[in-house]
Amino acid sequence: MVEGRESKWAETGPASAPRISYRLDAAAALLAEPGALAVFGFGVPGTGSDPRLLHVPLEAFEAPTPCELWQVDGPVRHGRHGALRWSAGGGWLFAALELDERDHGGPAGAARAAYTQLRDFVRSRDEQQVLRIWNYQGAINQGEGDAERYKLFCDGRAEGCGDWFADGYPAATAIGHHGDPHLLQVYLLASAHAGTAVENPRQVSAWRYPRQYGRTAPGFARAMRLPAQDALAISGTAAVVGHASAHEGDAAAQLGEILVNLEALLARAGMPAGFDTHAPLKAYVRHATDAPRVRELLKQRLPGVPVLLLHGDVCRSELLVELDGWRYA
Ligand code: 3EB
Repeated sequence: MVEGRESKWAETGPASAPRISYRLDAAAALLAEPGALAVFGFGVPGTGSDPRLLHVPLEAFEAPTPCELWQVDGPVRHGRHGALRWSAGGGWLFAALELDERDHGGPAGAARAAYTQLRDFVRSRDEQQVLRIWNYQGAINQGEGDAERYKLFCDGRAEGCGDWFADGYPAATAIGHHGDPHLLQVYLLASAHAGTAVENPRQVSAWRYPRQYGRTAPGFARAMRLPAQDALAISGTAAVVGHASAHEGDAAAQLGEILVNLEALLARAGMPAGFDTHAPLKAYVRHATDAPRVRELLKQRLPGVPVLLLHGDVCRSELLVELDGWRYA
């Protein structure tokens, strides 16, 4: 028999998924809302010491730029554990870590340290099931071949994880930021209950990518059905078909391919087709000059859907745009 707070979810899982929204309110006001688990600012570094507030070093193409709010049912506790900050409530856990690569011998060492620290912390918690991870790395495409910084990140991530995800990978995003090039930022959502990983029938699973993409295949699932069953967390989705990059040099065509990938993923997950006004997405755009076209196409193809456009580099240098986000049942 499970004791304590887990017992009330033992049969059904947590009551409902975190509610994710983009809001134009000030971060401090959002942190004061009931059940505020995390608040994200984009671009400009902000102030404030609340561990639930994280500044993502990606510039938004929208002005004014909204914050992202994660809300759960019930009271939220928060704290710090070394360099790591966390919050928890309603059966959900948020944890975030920012490391300076120079303190860890470079990109691989920083990824190894980040994942080791996150793993050890999460394993000390009730909420041990990691569902979704975001990784933002500086200068992600710098370096050639196996020495490209993203590939070193993949090496270090796998080392730091050890057997953490032996039972299955969480959904994830890995994007290059244009802030302090030495900054590695990693944050995650975990639960007391396991989710259900979903793969994309149009794409080779990332952990089975062939050798040409690096020594260490990236460990992530294409999406994660949350244990509450009412939401799908969608990993960074690019114009990858099979394992190959499609439509090299053409952001608009890549976006079209991404939307086909997303529909295939929704169908495989048993979610309703399409996106709606409750499903916040992010579009990461490599070249600022592509942003107006991407915005226009998204307006046509996903009318009314909240999409935050961010300036970020996809982890393969030929890929110009990537989408991630949420779908609620
Ligand atoms: C791809 O499909 C694009 O390394 O965690 C997407 C999502 C990508 C997550 C990761 C990488 C990652 O391979 C790249």
